[in-house]
Amino acid sequence: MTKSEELFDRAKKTIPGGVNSPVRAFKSVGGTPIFMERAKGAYMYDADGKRYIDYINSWGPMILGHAYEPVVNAIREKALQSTSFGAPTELEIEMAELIVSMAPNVDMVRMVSSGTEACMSALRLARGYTGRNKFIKFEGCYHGHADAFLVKAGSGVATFNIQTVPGVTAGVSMDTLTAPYNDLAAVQQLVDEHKGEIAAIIIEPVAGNMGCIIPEPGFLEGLRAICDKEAIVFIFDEVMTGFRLAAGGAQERLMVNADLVTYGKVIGGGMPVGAFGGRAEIMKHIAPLGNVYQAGTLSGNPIAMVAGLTMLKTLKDNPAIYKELDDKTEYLHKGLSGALTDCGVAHVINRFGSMISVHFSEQPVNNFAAAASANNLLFNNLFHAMLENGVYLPPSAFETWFISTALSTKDIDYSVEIAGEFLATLR
Ligand code: HOZ
Repeated sequence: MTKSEELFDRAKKTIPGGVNSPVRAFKSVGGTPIFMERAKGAYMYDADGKRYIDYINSWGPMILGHAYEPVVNAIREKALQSTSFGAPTELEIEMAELIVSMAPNVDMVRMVSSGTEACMSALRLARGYTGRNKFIKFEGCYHGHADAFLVKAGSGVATFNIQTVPGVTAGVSMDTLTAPYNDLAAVQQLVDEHKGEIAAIIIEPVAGNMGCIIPEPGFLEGLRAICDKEAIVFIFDEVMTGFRLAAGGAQERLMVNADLVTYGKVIGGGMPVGAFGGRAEIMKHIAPLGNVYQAGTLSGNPIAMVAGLTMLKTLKDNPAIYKELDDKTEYLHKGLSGALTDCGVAHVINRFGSMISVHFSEQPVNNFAAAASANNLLFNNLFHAMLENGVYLPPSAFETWFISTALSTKDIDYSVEIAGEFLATLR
C-alpha cells in the first residue's frame, strides 16, 4: 500500500470524499489521489517521495514554478509581523495600484479571498449597478461555486456530470441564462428574449474549465458590442487567464475590453486570494461607497498581499516571461502532436498562451458539447500512464494544463516520450 492510499483511506473518514475540492478525488479518472508533500520548481513530490513533473501548477498560479524563492522569502518575513490584522494596510494600496497599472480598464479593485468570491461579488455589483436580475454565462464555463453559477458549469460539475446541484434553488437558477461558448447568435437570441432584464454577461475569455477552449475570432468582440448596445455589464473571469496570458491578462492579449474583471489564485502567487475590479463608475457602487454590500475579514490579508505583490512585480518587470511560457507550451504542443499523429489517434490540441489541453476528438473542440463528446475514456488512460511515470496531468479531460517557466525542455521531452509510449500501445 502506498502512503497516498493510506492517507486517502484515513481522509475519507473525516473529509467528504477524502478531499477538499472534488476534482482532486480522481473519481472520473479512477484510482487513488496522490497526496503531495512538497514541491519545488517544476516538480511535486508525493507522500512516498515520488517526483512528478507538474502540468497543473495549482490550477494556474505557479507561473514561475513552485516555491519561487522571492515569494517564499516575502511570506516568511511578513508572517513575523502577524498573519492577519482585519484592518487596512499600506500593502493593500500597493497591490491595488499594481493591479490598476497592469490591467486594462481597471480603475479600482476590491480584494477578496478566492475566485469564487470575486465572481459572486462582481455579479452582485453588476446587478446592483444595472438594477437587473438576469445574467448570461456559457455552458462549460466555471465561475466558482456560488449558487448562481452552478448551472451548466464546467470543472468538477462537468467532470462528475452533475445536471442540477441540490441546494441551488429553482428561483436562483431562473436568473441564470446559458448559451454555448462561441455561439454569438444564441446570445443575441437570449438578449432579444429578455430585453432590458440582463445585468451581465460573464465569460472566461479563454475557457479553462472544459479543457482549454479558445474564443473564435469575433466572438468576444461580438459580445462586447451586444453589451454596449444593451447597457449590459461585460465581466471577464480572469481567474485563470489574468496575469498568465499577458501582464494585462486576456483583455490585453485579446484586445477586448471588459467592464468588470475577476481575478483569483494567480494574484496571490498561490495564496488563497481573489479580486474584482473595473471602471470607477461601476466600482463606486460597492460598500462603503455605495450600497452593494461585500466584505471579508481576510480580504487584503497581508501574507496574500505580499506574496501576490512579489509575484506580480516579477511578471510586470520581466515581459520575456510570457514569451518563454508561450515557447515552452508550443514546444509541448509540437511534441504531443507528433506522438499523437504517429499513432494515428484522432485528436485536437487546443493551446492559447501557456494553457493547453488534449482532446481525443475528430472534430474541432470549440465548446462544451464538443469537449464532452470526445473520447474522454482514452484521456483517463493517458492520465494514468503519465501519472505512473511521474507526469502529473489534471485528473479530468475537462481541465486545462498549465505551464510554468520552471518546466525545462528536458521535462517536456520526457513527458512527450511517456505519452508516445502509451499511445504506441493503441496501435
Ligand atoms: N475547480 C478547480 C479547477 N478548475 C479545481 C480546484 C482544485 O481542486 O484544487
